[in-house]
Amino acid sequence: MHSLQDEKYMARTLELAARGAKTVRPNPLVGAVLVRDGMILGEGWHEYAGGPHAEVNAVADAKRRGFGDLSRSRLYVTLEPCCHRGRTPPCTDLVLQEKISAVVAGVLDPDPRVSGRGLEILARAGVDATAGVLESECSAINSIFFSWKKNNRPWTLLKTAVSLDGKTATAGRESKWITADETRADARRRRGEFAAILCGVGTVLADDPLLTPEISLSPGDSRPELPYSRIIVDSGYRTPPSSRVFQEAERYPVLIAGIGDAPRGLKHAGASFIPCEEKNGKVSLPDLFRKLSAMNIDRLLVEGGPTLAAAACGERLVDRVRIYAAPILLGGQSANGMFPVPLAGSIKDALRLRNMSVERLGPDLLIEGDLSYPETKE
Ligand code: AOF
Ligand code: ZN
Repeated sequence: MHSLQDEKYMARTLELAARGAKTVRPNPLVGAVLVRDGMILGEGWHEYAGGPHAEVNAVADAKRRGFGDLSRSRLYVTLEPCCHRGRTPPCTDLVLQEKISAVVAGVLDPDPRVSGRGLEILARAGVDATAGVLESECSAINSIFFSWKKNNRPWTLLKTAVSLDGKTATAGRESKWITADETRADARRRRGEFAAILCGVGTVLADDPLLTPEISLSPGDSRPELPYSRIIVDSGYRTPPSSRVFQEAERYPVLIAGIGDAPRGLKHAGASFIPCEEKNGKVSLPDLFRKLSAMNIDRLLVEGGPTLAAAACGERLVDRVRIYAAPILLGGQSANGMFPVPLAGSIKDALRLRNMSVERLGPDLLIEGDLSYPETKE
C-alpha cells in the first residue's frame, strides 16, 4: 500500500504540475518525479499542449543530472501515464524502455484513450503500477479537464444578466442595459477565461453583439493554444452577414452551428460552419456540444438568449451558472424571464445551485454556483 513517502513525492508532483497553469490548456496539468533510494533523480512537468509530457521531461532531467540508468527507480506522476500516441509517443513506452520499476499515479486519466489502460499495460509488463495517492488533489487541479473528458462535452458556464425579479428584458423587449457599465465590463473580462462563447441567433438579431473577449496577458503568459471562438446557434442560418460579430473574425473565429448547407453570404462574411444533427427542427445541442468537445473546446461560456439558456439547462449541459442581478424590478407576464420554458415540474425537481457565492459588484449582485440536476427516474 501507499506510504507517507508516496504522499510526499506526490505533493511535489502537484507543485511541479502547477507550473504549467498558464500554458497547458486544453491539456491537463501534470507533474512527475523520479525517485531511487530516497533521492530525487529527476523532475518534470507538462509545459505546454503539444509539448513533451511530464514523464518525458522528468526522464530528460534525470539524464541531464547524470543518471543514465533509471532501472529500480519509482516514477510519481499526478496523472496516469498515457498509452496512446497523441502528439507525442505513449509514456508507457518510455517507462518500459527506461526499466522504471514502479509507477505511482495520483489519479487515472479520464481520457477514453487511456482511462486505466496505461496502468494495466505497465502492470502486465511487470511494473508495480498503482494509483490513488492524493487522488482528490490530483483530480481537483484538473477539474475542467476531468469534466470535459468524462462528459465528452465542454465544461459549461451559463452567464445571464437579470433584474432582481428575474427578467432579461422589459415587456417591450428592451434589454440594454439591465446591469451597470462596470458589471458588463466584468462579464467581458471573464470571457477570456473560456475557449469559446456560445450564443443564439435571436440575441445576434436583437442586440447585434460583438462577443469578443477582453484578453489581458500578464508578462510570461502565453496565448492559449486555441483562438477564442464565437459560436452562434442558428438552425436556419438567419445571422445577417452584416452583423458586428464578423468584426475581428480572423482573430476570434466565428462559427455557425446550423442544419444543412450554409448560405454563401455567410461564408463570405467570414463564418465557418458546424453542421449539426437536428432535434425538433433545431440544432441538437447534445450533438453540438460533442462536436465542440472534439474541437478541443474544453470550457464554454453560454451567453443567452433565454431560449438557448433554457435549452442548454434542459439538456443538462450546463455545469455552473453566473447571474448578474441589477437592483431593479421590471415585472410583466410577457417580459422574458431568465428561462422562458419550465425547467422543473415541481420544486423538488428544481435545478439547484451548489457551493453558491454572492458578491456585491458596484450597484449589482453577482451570484454563482455549480448547477445540480434532479436525479432522473428510470
Ligand atoms: C501523460 N503525461 O504530462 C500529460 C498527459 O496529444 P497530446 O500530447 O496533447 O496528449 C494529450 C492527452 O495526453 C491528454 O488528453 C491526456 O490524456 C494525456 N496527458 N499524459 O502521461 C502528461 N499531459
Ligand atoms: Zn504521456
